Amino acid sequence: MKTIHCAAYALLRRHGMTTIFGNPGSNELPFLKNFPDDFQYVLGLHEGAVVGMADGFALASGMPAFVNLHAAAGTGNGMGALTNAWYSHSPLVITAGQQVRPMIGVEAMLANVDATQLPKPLVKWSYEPASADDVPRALSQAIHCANTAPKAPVYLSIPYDDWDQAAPAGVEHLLERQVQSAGAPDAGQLKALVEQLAKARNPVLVLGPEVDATLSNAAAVALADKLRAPVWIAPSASRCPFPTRHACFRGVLPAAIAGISRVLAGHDLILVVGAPVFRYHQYAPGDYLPAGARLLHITCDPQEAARAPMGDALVADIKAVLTLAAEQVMQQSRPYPAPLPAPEPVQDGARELHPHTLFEVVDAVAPDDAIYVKESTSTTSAFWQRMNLRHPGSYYFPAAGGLGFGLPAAVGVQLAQPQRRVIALIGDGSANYGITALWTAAQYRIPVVFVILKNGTYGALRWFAGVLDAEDSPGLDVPGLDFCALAKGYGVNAVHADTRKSFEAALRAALDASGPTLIEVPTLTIEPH
Ligand code: TZD
Ligand code: CA
Repeated sequence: MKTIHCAAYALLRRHGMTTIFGNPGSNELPFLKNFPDDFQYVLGLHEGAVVGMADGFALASGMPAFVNLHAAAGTGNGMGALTNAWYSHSPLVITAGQQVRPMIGVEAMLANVDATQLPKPLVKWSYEPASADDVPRALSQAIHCANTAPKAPVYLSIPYDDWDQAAPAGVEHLLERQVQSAGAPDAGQLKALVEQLAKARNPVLVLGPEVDATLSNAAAVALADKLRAPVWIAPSASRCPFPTRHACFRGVLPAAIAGISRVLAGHDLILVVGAPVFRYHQYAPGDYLPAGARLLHITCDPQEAARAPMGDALVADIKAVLTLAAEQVMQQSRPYPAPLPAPEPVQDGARELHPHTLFEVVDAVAPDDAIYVKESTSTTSAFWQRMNLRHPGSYYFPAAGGLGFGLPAAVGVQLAQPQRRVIALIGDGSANYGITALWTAAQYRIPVVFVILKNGTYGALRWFAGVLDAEDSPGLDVPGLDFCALAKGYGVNAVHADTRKSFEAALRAALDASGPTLIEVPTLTIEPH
């Protein structure tokens, strides 16, 4: 380890971070030169796509992902995608090249002025090492910081004249460091929780994305089976923490204060695990809790615990709490919740599929363990009704609703999970924010199946326009887009399918292919709820 360049790559290698998502500029070239053979550079053509791919990769691998952006302009382009990474607790180690140290002060071209300020408030830590000697330690801090609960993106700005400097003495200690968390509840806390669950007359579980992120899905099922309690997914779901065909599964809670209290009315104990309390969206004021209900919140995020407007919180390791509670709580004898009603039959258009039909075909044709990356905002409830998701890590949706996640994240998820098939279900509005990820999928032969639901409009905004009495707003339609032509332009095979039969055939062919395919499907506009 003669140079800081060598030390940085050794450190990344030691943490298994040998995939680098990036888009380079001159400030970054001294870092990228002598690129080691055991590393892979995944080029994205726009930084929104770069951060989206890295986000998908981090979420689906459970590991920190390394990102290299070009100074201020590159960082700025990545910021929209960072909103999602922040709310999904995604451990992204984002680096950006800085001008050489002697030219930052004069604000030479590409000097990232006030670099550490730029990515805030969407990073947990932002830093520019005060000397070249501090670069390896700062990189080590960035990795540990991003990857320690609550996980989150971090940002490092690194002057490009640092890379060729000699590595400082003692740098080898960094390669041996481990940082662990130990957040199991103590005996008293666990006893209190188990007692409350046991004595509740009508408890309900509300599970969030961190249950899936910590692979606690089976523990959640064990607890639900013991309690025979209904299970809701926390509002604004970005992952699927619970099997959608389990007898306890109810669906996703509405994202409104009054709506949640209405749906949970009658429960005396609401146990929320691995989600904020709550991630509301549309404003429907009312009581935060149904009458007579108590709320207990288990989270790994102290900020989430602190900002909740109601209930008691325990900041703890989610897997430990769920596993211990499932072990210790008494088996209840009450019946399982009543079966959910079958979804209503739907009618397709002559040359347009109803989204329910589309999801039904996908559910029937795709492998059991397919992974869905979804960004079609008007079809949320249709998706949850129709899809049988049974494995951990089967569903990703932008955690802050920032569009431009779906298409790139699908590429990152597929890179992280090569043995599973990734199907991206993307709206014709959403697709445009991250469209350049098609190029990465084509060039690296990443076999994602991109299904574009083309209804010609920002469907969810049409619904919102009704809610907000703003139906005459301009800018809500997106006619005239040809996604087959766009896909071909980026090097991805594409096919248009406008009947159930042709869609099914196209999907089967896409799943058999070794490279990516885009299927453009005209769809009817439906309401998200
Ligand atoms: N810009 C960004 C970056 N994120 C956003 N969430 C929006 C704009 C606003 N927005 C929504 O919240 S939903 C939506 C927009 C533009 C419509 C998405 O249209 P779609 O899906 O075609 O992808 P549906 O199924 O037609 O709603
Ligand atoms: Ca649309």
